[in-house]
Amino acid sequence: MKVVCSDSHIKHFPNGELSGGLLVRPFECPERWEFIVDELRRREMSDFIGPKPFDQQSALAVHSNDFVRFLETAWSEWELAGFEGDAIPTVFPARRMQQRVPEHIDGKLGYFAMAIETAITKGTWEAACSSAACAQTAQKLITAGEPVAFSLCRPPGHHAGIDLYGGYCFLNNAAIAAQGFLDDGAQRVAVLDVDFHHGNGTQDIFYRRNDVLFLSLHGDPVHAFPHFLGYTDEKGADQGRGYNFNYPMAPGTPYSQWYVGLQEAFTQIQQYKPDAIVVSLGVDTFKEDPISFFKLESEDFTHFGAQIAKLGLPTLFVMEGGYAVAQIGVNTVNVLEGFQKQK
Ligand code: Q9C
Ligand code: ZN
Repeated sequence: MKVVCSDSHIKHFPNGELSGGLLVRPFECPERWEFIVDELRRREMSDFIGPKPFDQQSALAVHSNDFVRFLETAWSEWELAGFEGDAIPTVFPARRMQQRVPEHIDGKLGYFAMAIETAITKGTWEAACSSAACAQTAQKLITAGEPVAFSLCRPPGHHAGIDLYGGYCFLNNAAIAAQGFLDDGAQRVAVLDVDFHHGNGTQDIFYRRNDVLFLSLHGDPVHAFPHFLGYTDEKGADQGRGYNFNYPMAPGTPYSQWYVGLQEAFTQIQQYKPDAIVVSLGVDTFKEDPISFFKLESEDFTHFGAQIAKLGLPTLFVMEGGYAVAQIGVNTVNVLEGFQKQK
């Protein structure tokens, strides 16, 4: 299988993440990428490719221009303000306050953030662009006839909305790839998000559109991040009404139960008849994930990969979350191997 990845991911590694009132080592760490690459090498099933240069135009088709400019300049504005630590927002345009972009970087950070565990550092923009470039390059390979590809994106993307970052995400890699398929001639694309967390960013981007079907299986936002989106009554709006499906699930959900949601999502995908599918692949559904509450076993990931293959669609796997670092390689590559062996 073709795997698109870049060393530049290493440029993004903040000093800390605010978790439980402590500044801890970020769960979203560079070793995640390394464990996946090591496991891909070990199983000798991949053909590694570097990304083509990032095409910013396609990012601007899913993100607002002021948001992209903000991400690009946030670190230099932070330094210019004389701050020394990583850039973290402290104030937000909450209810009944003005929804305007202020001039000071403190205000801008709060305006564009949807969560504050995600710090911006000197190399964040470069890493985010290279991550999105991996998704774009993999999409182009599939458009050119490759049946399947894996873009090993880091940082991840599915929490990044039209003009929002957070949840470890800056640019929405899966959405950029889905848009790329459409720009290259596809009529309809499905994005299936199986990360433990709701793909609020991807939902936001395509909520009013019917050319992208979005489906997400995730921890019930009543209990799980991102808390403020991912409920079943979010069905899409305007032209997009009926093209958004959420499957929130309870703490302790095992694969047998998760699979019921997957089957429902598959029914929708088959009805929609997409030209390609983008799988937002998070493996934080694993039973030992330190920040999540599903109970999937390593073997379940293999079974899941085979089910995706049975859809018979051109398939782009885009890496999202997964924080049980020592097992992230096995779990991720199990999905890809399950897919490959089913073919
Ligand atoms: N106490 C992705 O998996 N913090 N992002 C959760 C739990 C944020 C996850 C706090 C989790 C973001 C791509
Ligand atoms: Zn996640």
